[in-house]
Amino acid sequence: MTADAAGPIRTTAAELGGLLAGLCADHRIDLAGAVALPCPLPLADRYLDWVQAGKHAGLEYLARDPEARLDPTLRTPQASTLLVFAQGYTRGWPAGDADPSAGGSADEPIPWIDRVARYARGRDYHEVFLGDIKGVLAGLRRVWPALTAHASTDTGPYLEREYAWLAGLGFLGRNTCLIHERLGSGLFLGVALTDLQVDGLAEPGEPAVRPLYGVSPRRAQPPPEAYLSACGSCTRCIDACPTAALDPDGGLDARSCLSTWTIELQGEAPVGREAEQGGILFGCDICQAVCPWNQRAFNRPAPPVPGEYAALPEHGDLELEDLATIGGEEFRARFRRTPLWRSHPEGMRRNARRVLANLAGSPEEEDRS
Ligand code: B12
Ligand code: SF4
Ligand code: SF4
Repeated sequence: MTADAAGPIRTTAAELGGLLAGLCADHRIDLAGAVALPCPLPLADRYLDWVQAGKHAGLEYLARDPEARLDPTLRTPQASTLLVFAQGYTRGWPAGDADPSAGGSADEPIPWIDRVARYARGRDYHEVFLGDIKGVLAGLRRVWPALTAHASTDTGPYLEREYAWLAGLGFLGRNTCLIHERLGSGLFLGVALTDLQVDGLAEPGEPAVRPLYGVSPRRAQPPPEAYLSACGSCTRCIDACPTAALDPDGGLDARSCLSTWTIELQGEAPVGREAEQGGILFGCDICQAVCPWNQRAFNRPAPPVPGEYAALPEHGDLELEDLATIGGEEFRARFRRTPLWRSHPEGMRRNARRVLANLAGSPEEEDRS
């Protein structure tokens, strides 16, 4: 980020919100907000304790340089505002969803892609959503040519969910997800680190009550002050998690999460826990599928999500059995530009073999060759 010789770009929350409204609508972004930097993160201890307890499951990038992760201005002193965006990839989950949430059954075969988490059935959001965020930033640069902004989704050193809460995009659920009361949690999050100076944002460390732009409003009666969680006494996600990865006191142990086992992990999942994967092939949506906020979102009219996130038609050419033996070349040709790429061919073969064994009811007989 370079300093602007003409001095900082100053704007107001109202002006920025007006610009974002037009640009986000053009670029299929559902929610946008902003956080003034530097910003003390009220939930920083959750992150620090999580890493300290080893709950990051050996994903070392999450433990690296925690100070910089908690304060982006340490690496980029000129940064003064973090823009935060959300883009829908599904509008909630129907109750009784026959996807991975059902765990799979040998009697009722379903297409393998239905065993993949919703976010990963179509094109990769690291391309689609990032492209849309960059489109919004290009629009802002037409107004402020000297604007410096660095966009990322998922891969940057930011606690994206906490920033999204601080920017007023939604609340944080016991499943640890960012939930919007009307859109649910089927939302990707992304940020842009900028040198904008915005008057009228919430005080650093205080959550905004609502975003600067939203395709759908938050609660009809906004809370008097932004709240952290609207779960109430519900514990459905904790009760439904097949691996007990969610802590009743808040937080997720990534060592036990099926999303880690099926996407991030190289090698085998914990020995003796094979059956807990059920019929899940890649990623896991169970703790979101059971959430009442998502079931309500499913039944509520809302603009469609980008078509790129629908299951790709070419996925229909394959069967689960093909994935159990898929070679590196074919894996590359089919999945290079999809989220499934992250599992590597070895991981996909491992996952498919495990599902087949679980459906047959004999995980211990799984062939690991
Ligand atoms: C590492 C990671 C994972 C790991 C660990 C997940 C985890 N909960 O930490 C694994 C592989 C398990 C994973 C799984 C999934 N992930 Co992920 N993941 C990330 C990543 C890269 C970092 C998360 C992180 O920093 N974790 C550290 C912990 C401490 O932070 P946290 O979970 O965000 O929790 C914060 C708050 O939520 C809060 N908090 C935590 N627990 C609780 C509980 C309560 C009651 C309250 C009030 C607050 C609270 O405090 C924390 C500190 O700020 C982010 C992208 C990013 N850069 O942020 C994506 C991200 C969180 N993942 C995302 C998605 C979509 C998923 C999956 C749904 C994918 C799937 N279907 O399989 C699952 C969901 C599992 C789940 N319930 O979290 C989205 C979430 C979008 C959303 N609406 O929330 C993100 C933001 C990616 C993106 N850019 O869109 N993921
Ligand atoms: S994603 Fe699945 S395994 Fe992970 S916490 Fe949620 S329900 Fe449990
Ligand atoms: S299922 Fe219940 S406890 Fe879990 S996130 Fe949704 S409302 Fe909160």
